[in-house]
Amino acid sequence: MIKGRRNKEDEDLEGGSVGEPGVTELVEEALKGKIEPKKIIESINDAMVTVGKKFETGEYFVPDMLASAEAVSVGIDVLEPHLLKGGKTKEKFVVATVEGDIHDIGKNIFAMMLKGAGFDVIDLGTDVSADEIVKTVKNEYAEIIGIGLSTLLTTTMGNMGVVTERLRAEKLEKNVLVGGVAVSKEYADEIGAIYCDDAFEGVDKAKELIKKG
Ligand code: B12
Repeated sequence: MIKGRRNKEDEDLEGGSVGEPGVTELVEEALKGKIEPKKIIESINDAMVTVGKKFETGEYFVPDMLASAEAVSVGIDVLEPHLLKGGKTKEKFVVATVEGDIHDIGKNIFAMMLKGAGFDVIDLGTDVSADEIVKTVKNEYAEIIGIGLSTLLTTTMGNMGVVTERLRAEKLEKNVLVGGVAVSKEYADEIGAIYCDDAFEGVDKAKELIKKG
């Protein structure tokens, strides 16, 4: 992932490594070796932290981050059937990356796992305005059990608060789960949202919402 190689045919960012296992082969091998999907997602996170550090130090540029992100998406496709465990709930869950942010890998993992747990997921995508989120919640109010917001940028974290504020103002209160590297438990508490460290915790919390009714 760090080298941005989707499969063994790919070159790395410096032009070598052809023939060595890429993300597809490595994820397949991990699954065959009975490594838990949770562990694999943790290593995806670790790899992307390394990519982020390389970006911070000027070793990587945006196209390099993009190459790694593409490699991750391919890995997640391989992982997907193993994350979809099946379930019976039909409650709706709205997910979105907030306005100003186009990072979607974490949001997609969460959405995919929710679907796997049986939720009916309305994925609004990335760079989603508070207006659009509020409109969706208004239209589907009765069926919606929760909303999941993601952001990885400190500059857009405040847009999560804009969403919770707007929902309160319009009397459309629903449980809002928030996640992504930019977000902290303190901030979640401040805006009246539920903090999730990762997508697994998010799905557990979504299931708890059903139990609470
Ligand atoms: C890949 C990447 C990109 C790709 C994104 C591709 C894509 N399709 O997503 C591209 C190249 C487009 C990109 C662009 C930019 N990026 Co960028 N990017 C990253 C990188 C390297 C990895 C992110 C990632 O996918 N991680 C893996 C996933 C699985 O992790 P995750 O999203 O955190 O999700 C997990 C949990 O947090 C949780 N989760 C996430 N959301 C939610 C939501 C809910 C409800 C729940 C329950 C759980 C949950 O579940 C996931 C798994 O368990 C990070 C570095 C990092 N450490 O995060 C920088 C990083 C986020 N990017 C950064 C920056 C600065 C940018 C740019 C501004 C760069 C630029 N100058 O243009 C632009 C922003 C463009 C924009 N307007 O959004 C900074 C942000 C700094 C900050 N503090 O704000 C980082 C931290 C890099 C760095 N160290 O400087 N980026």
